[in-house]
Amino acid sequence: MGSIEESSFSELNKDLDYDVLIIGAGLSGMYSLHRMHQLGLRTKILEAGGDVGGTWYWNRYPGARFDSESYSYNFSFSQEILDEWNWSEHFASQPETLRYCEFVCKKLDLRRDMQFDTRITAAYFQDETNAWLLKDEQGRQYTSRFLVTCIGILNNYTMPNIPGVHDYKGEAYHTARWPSVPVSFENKRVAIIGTGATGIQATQEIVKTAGHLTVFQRTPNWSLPLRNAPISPEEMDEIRSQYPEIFRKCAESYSCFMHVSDTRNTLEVSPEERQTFWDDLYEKRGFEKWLGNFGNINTNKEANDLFSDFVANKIRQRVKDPWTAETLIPKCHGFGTKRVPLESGYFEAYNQPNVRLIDVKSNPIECISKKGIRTRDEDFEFDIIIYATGFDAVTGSFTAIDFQGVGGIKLKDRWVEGPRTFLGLFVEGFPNMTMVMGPHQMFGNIPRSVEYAVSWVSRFIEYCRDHHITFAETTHQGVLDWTEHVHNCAVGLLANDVDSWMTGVNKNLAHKQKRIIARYQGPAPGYRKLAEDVATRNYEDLIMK
Ligand code: N01
Repeated sequence: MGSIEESSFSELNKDLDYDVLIIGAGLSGMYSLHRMHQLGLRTKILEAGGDVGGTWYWNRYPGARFDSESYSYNFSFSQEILDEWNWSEHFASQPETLRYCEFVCKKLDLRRDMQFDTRITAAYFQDETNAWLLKDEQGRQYTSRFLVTCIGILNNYTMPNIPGVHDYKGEAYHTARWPSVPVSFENKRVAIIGTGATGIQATQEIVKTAGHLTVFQRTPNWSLPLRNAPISPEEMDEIRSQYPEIFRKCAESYSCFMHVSDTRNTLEVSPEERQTFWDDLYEKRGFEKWLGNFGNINTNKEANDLFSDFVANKIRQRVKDPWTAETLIPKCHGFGTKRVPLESGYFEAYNQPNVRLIDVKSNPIECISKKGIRTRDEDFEFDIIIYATGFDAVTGSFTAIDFQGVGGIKLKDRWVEGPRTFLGLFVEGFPNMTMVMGPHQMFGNIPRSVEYAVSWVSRFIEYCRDHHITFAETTHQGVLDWTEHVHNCAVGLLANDVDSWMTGVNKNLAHKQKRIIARYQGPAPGYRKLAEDVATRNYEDLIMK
């Protein structure tokens, strides 16, 4: 039996299909659904994919795995799940992570309220009823009081804007839509376009079996060793006993990782001490090399140049052919100004005789032909072409759906000059809609940010339930102030001077050539403090009725 609050809230929503609709069954959607179940609300997840997992459902390309430590990436809210789930590697592979998602779903009995193969194409706020109306690809409709978007920041994948992409007659795959049946590279001539985190992971795996692999690189990346290793049962027990400490560290750190930056100024440390520090750091696991580094490599160009030079020398030591080594070293952006990919033998892959790097800056791709790829200097034939060409990130997940708010205002029009939000959770003119991992939110180590955002949204919906609130919207001033704050937090970070998905640029899309401030770049504890203040003030910053 539900409480008085639940039953009277549902009574207010009795003409609607649901109290809360959630779009997306990734980590955000799964945890949101669990919290809505705890609130006793009538809830449904609508998910485009055929099963749970979100990112981990779609991105099943060879070599896909965590770049965050497995045990800092999992949910922390359920002791039972923490007690029962064992990770087999420090950085889990995609199949293991997908199994984890399935395990969580079963444990929390989530599937009963999940509807798969349901791609939402439109979400319209209904002014007359203060409710949301969602439409899917098949024309079905769903109504609810609240809408929680859990659509991810890297979801809407993009094909390269190269002529002839659809003319190619061989096998072709985008990494974000990899088939669930195995793809064999045995004796095949394989091409991969793209050298971001995905292209790097795929390259180092595919090279193990491909007949020949050609990597088409437009921009090289500052990649560092992942240093993955198996986790023995004894080690897992040890990790389990450290979970409270791990989550405490993540909660206190700048971007929700286990790593804490060194507060010394790079330029005030002697060259010898710096070299020793960086040599030690290079041997460490995961993002420690980036996030445990001197903090001012992210803000000071001279400091950044020094560490970039250090990494460049590592690449030179690892890649035998000097032209290939130089081509793999970024020249136009500094270390960590784009999301740093982590690798396991990526650079050594180029020492294999069956691997070739093509620099498309000096030898541009002219077209994809029926049989392969034509560059200015050469015509290539391939059996398989892999597109690791990235995503229409952050706002792209939103523009893929026709969101319309009060009076039919379109979200894409509201964000034409870049996102404008309140706490990254609300948009002006879009009442009763909250975004988990919306723009202007803290991303960092995603599940840690997801857990906080879902917890905030759930407490907010609980408040609305208990106070019979059927309309909640951010104010114009709230959006102005938050957007200004987010922009102020971004000042001085070198990453904002570089084109990447993190600054909202996607060179394959004509409308996404201009940099924006897409994410919250202040410290995560600071973000949480401001969001908590709003909750403590009983959400009086919002218009509620
Ligand atoms: O995408 P990207 P990604 N012609 O945008 C190139 C997360 N992730 O899928 O840089 C030629 O980074 C493009 O070149 P350029 C992680 O947050 C997480 O690799 O635009 N090349 C670039 O090299 C990551 O940052 C994990 O010049 C073209 C590449 O394609 C994010 O996902 C694992 C091109 C795209 O790189 C996105 O990574 C993997 C064209 N027309 C990813 N168009 C884990 O930790 C694009 N490119 C689990």
